[in-house]
Amino acid sequence: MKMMQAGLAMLFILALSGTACAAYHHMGEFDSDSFLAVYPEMAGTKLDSCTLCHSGGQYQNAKGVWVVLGSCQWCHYTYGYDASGEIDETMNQYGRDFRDAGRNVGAVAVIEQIDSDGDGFVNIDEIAAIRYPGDSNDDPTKVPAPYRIYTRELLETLPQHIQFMLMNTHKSDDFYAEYTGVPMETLLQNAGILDNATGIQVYAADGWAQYHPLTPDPDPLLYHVSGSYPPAPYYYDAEADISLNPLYGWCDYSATSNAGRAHGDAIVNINGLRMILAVTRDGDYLDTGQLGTDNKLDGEGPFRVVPPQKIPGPPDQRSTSGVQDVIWPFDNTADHNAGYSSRTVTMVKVEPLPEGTTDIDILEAGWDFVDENRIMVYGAIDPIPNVLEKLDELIADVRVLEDEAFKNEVFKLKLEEQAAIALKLAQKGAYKAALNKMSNVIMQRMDGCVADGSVASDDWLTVCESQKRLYWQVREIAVLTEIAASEQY
Ligand SMILES: [Ca+2]
Ligand SMILES: [Ca+2]
Ligand SMILES: [Ca+2]
Repeated sequence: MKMMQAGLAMLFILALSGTACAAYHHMGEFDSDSFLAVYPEMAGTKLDSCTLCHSGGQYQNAKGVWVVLGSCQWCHYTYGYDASGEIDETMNQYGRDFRDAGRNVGAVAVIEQIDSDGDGFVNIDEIAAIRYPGDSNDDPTKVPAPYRIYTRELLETLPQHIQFMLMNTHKSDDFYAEYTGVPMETLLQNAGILDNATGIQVYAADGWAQYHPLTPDPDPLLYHVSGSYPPAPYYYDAEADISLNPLYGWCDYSATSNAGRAHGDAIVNINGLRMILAVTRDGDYLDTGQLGTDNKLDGEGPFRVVPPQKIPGPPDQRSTSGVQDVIWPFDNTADHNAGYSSRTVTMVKVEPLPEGTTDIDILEAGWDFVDENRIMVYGAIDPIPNVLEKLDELIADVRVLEDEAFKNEVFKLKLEEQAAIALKLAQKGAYKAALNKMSNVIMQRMDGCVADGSVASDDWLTVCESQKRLYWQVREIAVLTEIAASEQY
């Protein structure tokens, strides 16, 4: 926890945005290589990211509100690319233990039997279960959070929003474009966002994460999800126009949606400017993102989170340009919204994670999702679609179990029957009753092996291997059902 002046934080971000944490295996970063040398099978999992060794954090903004940031933003915030901050502030205890043990391949093995985060599970057990060894809120008993997968086709069936807007960058070309997509607010409602949700963490395929609060925040770094952004006028100048001034122009006005507009015109968007999950730009699907040989992300598709400017202003000259005696020179305090616009987004995490749940494995929604034009929304959303699906799977799994796994075949039918009743109750919206059926009936008949290592006298299943497997399967469904049950009253 660290308090920091918002103004100071702004300086860091302005100086640093665009590179570094954007791809977590950035240049000069060898620590993740040490980890992967010891655990090659963890490549692409959620442990193969900044969050393994670095924690998120929070700071108090100018209005006294605590703002929570994910590990990448927090690293920018407290440490910075100029290394002026305290690196210790950005590390979790696993990261510190790794550093103290020598910060090399050997160190990874040396700290295996330590419980770095003090949650009762040693590091090696957490890593084997793909749980964070440096985060005490994550441990092997946690189940993956509720999730929904959207294909591009499905997104296109939701209410669409079209907006013409400025994308203002620090040091790249600025541009005006017309983005079309689904307002983030609409997408979250479709996923059944829970009442206690506070914000979203957006993940790109290269591991970059960006936090957005649900409601407007006075902090200039935070672009909100809900509601609209202020309307903006159109800023045009021949000096800025790259096509007319290829030497030191900085704004690309070439998109057809610029046609017929003049400097000073009001930009009119039906339903205003919003944070959208963009699917098209000027009528074409977004260029699919891919990692270049320098490990930098090229392209922005299939989906980009596009926040408009909070404080409308003109496109300003690149920070890196030597020609600043221009109509709109680089302005440190300008709203550079493009830097907060996540490209090639594959996951939207709705915070906070519900009780008993943990992060989805990044491996499940990584580059495959980019290739298949899919995105996953997970976290504080309605768990019931997952509950119904998993109960169906459970019933199917019980059906294919050999009779020998049960005390006698009657109990196989009984288990199938009880699971079917739980499914019916959940379908009817009787979540508490469904939960009761799972916890107090079904799990009681398959808990001996997990509790004591051997089959109990009242267990229906008599083979430990299948008993344990079904127990954890039912327990996962129970944890998810509990989320819906606790929302009901
Ligand atoms: Ca631990
Ligand atoms: Ca942990
Ligand atoms: Ca600019």
